[in-house]
Amino acid sequence: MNNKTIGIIGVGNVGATLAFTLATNNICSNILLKDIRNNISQAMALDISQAVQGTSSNTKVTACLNNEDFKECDIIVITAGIARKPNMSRDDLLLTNAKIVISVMNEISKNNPNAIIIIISNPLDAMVYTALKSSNYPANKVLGMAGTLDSARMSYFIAEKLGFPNVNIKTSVIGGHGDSMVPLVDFSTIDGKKLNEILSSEDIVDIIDKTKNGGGQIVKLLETGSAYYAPAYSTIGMIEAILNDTKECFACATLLNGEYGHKNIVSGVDVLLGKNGVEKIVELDISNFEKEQFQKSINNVQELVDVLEEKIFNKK
Ligand code: 2OP
Repeated sequence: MNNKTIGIIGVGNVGATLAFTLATNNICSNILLKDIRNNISQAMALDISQAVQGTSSNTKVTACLNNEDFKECDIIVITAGIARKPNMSRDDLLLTNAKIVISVMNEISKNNPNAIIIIISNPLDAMVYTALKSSNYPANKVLGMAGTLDSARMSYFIAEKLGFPNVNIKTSVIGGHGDSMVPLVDFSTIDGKKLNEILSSEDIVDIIDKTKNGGGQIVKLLETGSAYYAPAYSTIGMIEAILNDTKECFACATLLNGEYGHKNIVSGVDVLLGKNGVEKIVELDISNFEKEQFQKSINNVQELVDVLEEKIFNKK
């Protein structure tokens, strides 16, 4: 057992699924659950603990009803905030969720000074920016889960297009977690072959479109919320890389420091994850077309950040 503690703020579908998967797979020693609804965090702690009882896991799951008990976390996953409903974009959640993220960062900072923060709340890139701007955590310790989810969706739609054969699909999606995300066709492969060696350009365009709309498709079907199994599971790989200091490469939202020509803006890029969080940003040699797409994605996030600066951080 690694004697690590993972805190989860927001124990809705994503938070509870994440806690359940971490706990029943013995990925950490302790899980602290905190939600604005104390009854939910208590119920989920009990329910998941009773599931753990049936496994060989020793993970302890505790509901924290105050800020003092939510302490000494090695990793904190923030899912707090409202989820979008049909016909809403992730951007529509901006001001409401920014205020929630700021409040959460203020609550956790004092008792979790060494934590690595993984943001899931939307609009993702702007929420990572908000968490950074409203706390003293270093940029390498505040990251967002999105690219791993979007890459998983791209992989699914490639497999669907091929009829779900037994092949090894690798995908990469950079840029913001929204309609302007940039699925990297040239950095995606099927059994080591480039997509365009196996799929027609029409199929590739269709896969890109489905990837961009993957979240919205589930929101439309659910009507009352957004996806949670794939977001939760996409976070697990990031957590394991950090806990085990593997330096594995994941597409995550992080503050850029000159990569692709951009600074002081959050976007999804390939990063190596380890015990320090973002150990290194991996800048890919993307095509001019992909650079243009990435720029559009950066512009979209910048527009949201400008609204945050004006309406929340009052910097104008
Ligand atoms: C998604 O894409 C919730 O943003 C998340 O499903």
